[in-house]
Amino acid sequence: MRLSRAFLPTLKETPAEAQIVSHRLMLRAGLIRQTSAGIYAWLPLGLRALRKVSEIVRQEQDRAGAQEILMPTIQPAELWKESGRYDDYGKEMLRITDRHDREMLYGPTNEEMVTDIFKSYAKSYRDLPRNLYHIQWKFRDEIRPRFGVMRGREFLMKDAYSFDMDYEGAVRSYRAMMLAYMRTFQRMGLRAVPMRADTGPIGGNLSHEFIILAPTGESTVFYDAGFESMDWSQMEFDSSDPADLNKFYDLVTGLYAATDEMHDTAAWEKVPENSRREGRGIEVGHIFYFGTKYSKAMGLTVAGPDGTPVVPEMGSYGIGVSRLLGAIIEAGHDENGIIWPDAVAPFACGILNLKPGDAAADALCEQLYAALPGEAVYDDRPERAGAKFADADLIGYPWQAIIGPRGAAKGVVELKRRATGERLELPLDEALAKIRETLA
Ligand code: P5A
Repeated sequence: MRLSRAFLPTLKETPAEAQIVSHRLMLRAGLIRQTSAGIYAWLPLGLRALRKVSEIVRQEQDRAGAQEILMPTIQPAELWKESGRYDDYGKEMLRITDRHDREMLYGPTNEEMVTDIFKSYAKSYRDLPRNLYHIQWKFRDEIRPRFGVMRGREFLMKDAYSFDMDYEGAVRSYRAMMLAYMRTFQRMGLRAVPMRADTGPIGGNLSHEFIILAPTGESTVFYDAGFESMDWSQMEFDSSDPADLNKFYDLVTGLYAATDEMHDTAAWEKVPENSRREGRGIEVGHIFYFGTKYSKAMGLTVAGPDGTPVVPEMGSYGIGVSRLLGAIIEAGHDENGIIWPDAVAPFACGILNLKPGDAAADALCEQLYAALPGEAVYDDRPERAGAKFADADLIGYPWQAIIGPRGAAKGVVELKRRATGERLELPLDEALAKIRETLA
């Protein structure tokens, strides 16, 4: 991407409507553009980051044995009448009438639809266990959409749905998803604490929210101080062995943590008083075990090994994919702009030509640009250096390759690491090797 021809608009002014830093930076760096309250268009930089986040989510769902499908955004009201949620969901659901006066809705979640699809094919115990997921836009007509993509009305969610023969199977599926979530957030450079949570309109009696501790978070949370000293980056959450699964599960849920609604339980009493912490957090994921709530209501049964009908046990598992962009920026920024983790940065490197028109500088920039296909933005604009530095810091490329006439004459690139501010003067091939080390 050559900046002189790219659509990568940045704003100098801080937009007045944005109250939290991630929202301000997403607008200023040109990631998103609001089109209605709580509804956003994704601009090139934002879309690239959103895709990288989605891809990590996808890889970890696949690794955990879930299979990707894609269900539509528009659903028929009948499905929700079958489950009994059509009236319960209230004003948050965007209801639509088509030209034949049929009641439709823009899906806020897909428990009903996936149960209905699965029901058409699953006949016997051999068809279970299964876990189906999709990454699809949802609509919830939130009363107070705010903080940009954090609480949008239209937002991107990964939602997975598990079907098991019995309670033990459902718990295994739940634990496998929990570990997949730990890996997913870890790969994005986030520390997400699993906290016991209320199940709300999804229902059921076992549920965890995944919380990124942040002062700007919307959820009030209670947790054992032990969570603060755990070294998440060193933990390995990868196993398909059920024994390991239970061990890992005990590890991640070993310390007590809960959302506002749930902390007032006997377990909180067990946390020593000097270890009790109250804080705020961003909910980036939420998992539920709800048994036969939907399978029963919607008539899903399969034949067990002896032929008797069995109503499958279900769970659902959500990740706020678009919200994650906000959470990642809340967790990684400074006064100059975004500091992306390598794994989700929209581009790995910004190449800053300090003197376009200088033959040596132009040639070195072109060489570096050609060597990083798809991962570099080349700032070839006839702008002053200060403006280029400011934009590069704002957009937050993990690497900046700064090239001016003096260095270029010696074949040297000044490499700046955005996260640490560290600067290195390196010959082109060594600079390239450094950048490539951090590419996924
Ligand atoms: C689980 C998957 C569900 O909907 N059904 C399918 C279950 N859970 S949830 O907690 O209601 O949502 C899952 C995650 O979606 C994100 N999220 C939002 N993101 C942005 N704007 C919103 N208005 C919004 N609402 C929910 C959260 O990350 C949540 O954990």
